[in-house]
Amino acid sequence: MKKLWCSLLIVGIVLGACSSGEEAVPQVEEEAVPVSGEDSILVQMLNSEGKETGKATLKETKEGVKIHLQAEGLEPGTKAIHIHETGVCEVPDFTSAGAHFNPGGKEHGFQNPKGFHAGDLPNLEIDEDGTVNVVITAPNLTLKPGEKNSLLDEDGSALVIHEKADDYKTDPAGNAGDRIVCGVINGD
Ligand SMILES: [Cu+2]
Ligand SMILES: [Zn+2]
Repeated sequence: MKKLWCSLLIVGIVLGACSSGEEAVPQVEEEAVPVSGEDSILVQMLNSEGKETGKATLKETKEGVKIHLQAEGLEPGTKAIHIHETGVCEVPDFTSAGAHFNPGGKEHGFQNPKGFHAGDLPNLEIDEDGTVNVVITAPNLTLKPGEKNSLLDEDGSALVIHEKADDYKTDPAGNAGDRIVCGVINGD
């Protein structure tokens, strides 16, 4: 019996070592400490009528890209947010932003064995008063032009909020429903 436990322990260690080589998952920070500095990028968030409903500030840090999102006038509840592949936000449906940012050719979702897209982000919690103020740190993204997971590629990218929560597993978009808010990330 001792031998069995011993071999299980070894298997566990080996599996743990392998999975630690996977890409780090973006996380919501406990506190929304604003990001700033001259190298930060300002993103204007538009609703489906083309009106500004918030802003996001993005900054490259040693932990990854920090995304500070502040928005208002949203329906309370849990909503998906992703980086989409094209930096074009045409009202009202924002299909112009294309699919999820996916330079690695993965499937959608943190719980998908073939996942996840580089543009997948953890769900937002919109407060009762329709606001959100959150910092997401994405260790798998960069703002450095020319790198594989750079948000500042030729056509830029877009930060998109959806009407529903991301289920973290349904390919290609997490069953998150319509796109309700969109912001162009292009470094201008
Ligand atoms: Cu999306
Ligand atoms: Zn995705």
